[in-house]
Amino acid sequence: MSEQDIEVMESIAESVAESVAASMMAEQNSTNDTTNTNASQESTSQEAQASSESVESQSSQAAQESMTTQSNTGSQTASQPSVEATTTPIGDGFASEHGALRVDGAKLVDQNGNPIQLYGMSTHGIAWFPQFVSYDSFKTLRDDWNTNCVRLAMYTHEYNGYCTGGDQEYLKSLVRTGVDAATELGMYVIIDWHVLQDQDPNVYKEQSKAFFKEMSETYANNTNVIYEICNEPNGYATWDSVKAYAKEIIPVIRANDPDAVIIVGTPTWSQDIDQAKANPLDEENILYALHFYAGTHKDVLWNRMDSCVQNGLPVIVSEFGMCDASGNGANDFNSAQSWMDVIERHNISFFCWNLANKNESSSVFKESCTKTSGWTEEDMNESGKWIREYFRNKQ
Ligand code: IDC
Repeated sequence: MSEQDIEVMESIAESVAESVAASMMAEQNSTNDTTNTNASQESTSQEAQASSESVESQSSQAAQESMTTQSNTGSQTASQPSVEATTTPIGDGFASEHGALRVDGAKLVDQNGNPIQLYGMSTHGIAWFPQFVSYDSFKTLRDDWNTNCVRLAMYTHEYNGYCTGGDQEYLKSLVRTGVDAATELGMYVIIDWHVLQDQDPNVYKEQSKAFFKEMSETYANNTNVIYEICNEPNGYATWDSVKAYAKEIIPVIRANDPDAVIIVGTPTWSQDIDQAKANPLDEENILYALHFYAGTHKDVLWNRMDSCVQNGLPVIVSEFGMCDASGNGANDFNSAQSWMDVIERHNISFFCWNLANKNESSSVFKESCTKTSGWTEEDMNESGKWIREYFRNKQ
């Protein structure tokens, strides 16, 4: 097939998606409710089913969102060739003021060498909740929630994951929509290769290489893009195997974007930063991920973070929740505050899971909330109210 044929097919696919989106707008509320009710049931097969239903119904919402983004901001369409995205200028704001970041000892610093702290929301899986990947959503996060960075979580395995039959072109277009929106808003943005059920990032190493090659080509000139190459190695994945994986992926990114900041996950769901401290990568501009869920993880883990950072390890909390590690259950805001005390003491960057309206306590919006921007307290779960207040009170 010639390139022209591919373009024609893409434009047909787009217009079909747009007309489906238009006809589905009226049904959006009820569809959303049904999807989330199904999805909140915990058995794997039910989740798989819910996820495929939701991807079908929500990809059309995403088409609609991306139309909104274009009309608001004049940004490129998601399916335009990646090379044009490199010309996206960074909008006025935090990311244009602070420019290219780098890692200096245990600190993340800006283009002038001043310490910088990034903070904001992580999306849920973008395949599952694509409606929150938009200019308007991120604008509310910037202006009303006082955040300066967004994390785009793309599952590799579950929920029509990128490596398990998910529509890769669609998922990449969502990533581009998210990066372009953040860029126009002058925000930093993390592209997260969300390893979870796949446990060891080496399982989909080749796909990861191809993905990060393309993303780093596309965003080589964007000083606001950060790459997170494996969310949470777990199970049998050892630090040695994660390190071996990182040694193959980092050069792929560096070939296009030599100074990019890269986040590397650590074993046991990104808790074993002490293993990284004992045997770090021989690379510049690396942040090691520590994740916590305040209902489950307490002093043992925050003391580990404290001591690793004091001893010079550059750490980022690229994901945390106030509830337990299942993403559900009661919030423990006292524990969350204790975590924040350590985070703030070391100026560590942090990202709250998750920007969605799933029926679970870590989702910041109520299941009944169908807004994708301009949220008020009535739209929020307890987690949403707490974290928005926390962000707002930051200087
Ligand atoms: C959870 C989601 C939940 C989903 C589940 C899939 O909140 O809706 O059913 O993933 O397994 C993590 C992961 C993150 C998890 C989260 C809560 O990075 O993907 O999200 N969590 O379990 N690590 C620790 C907790």
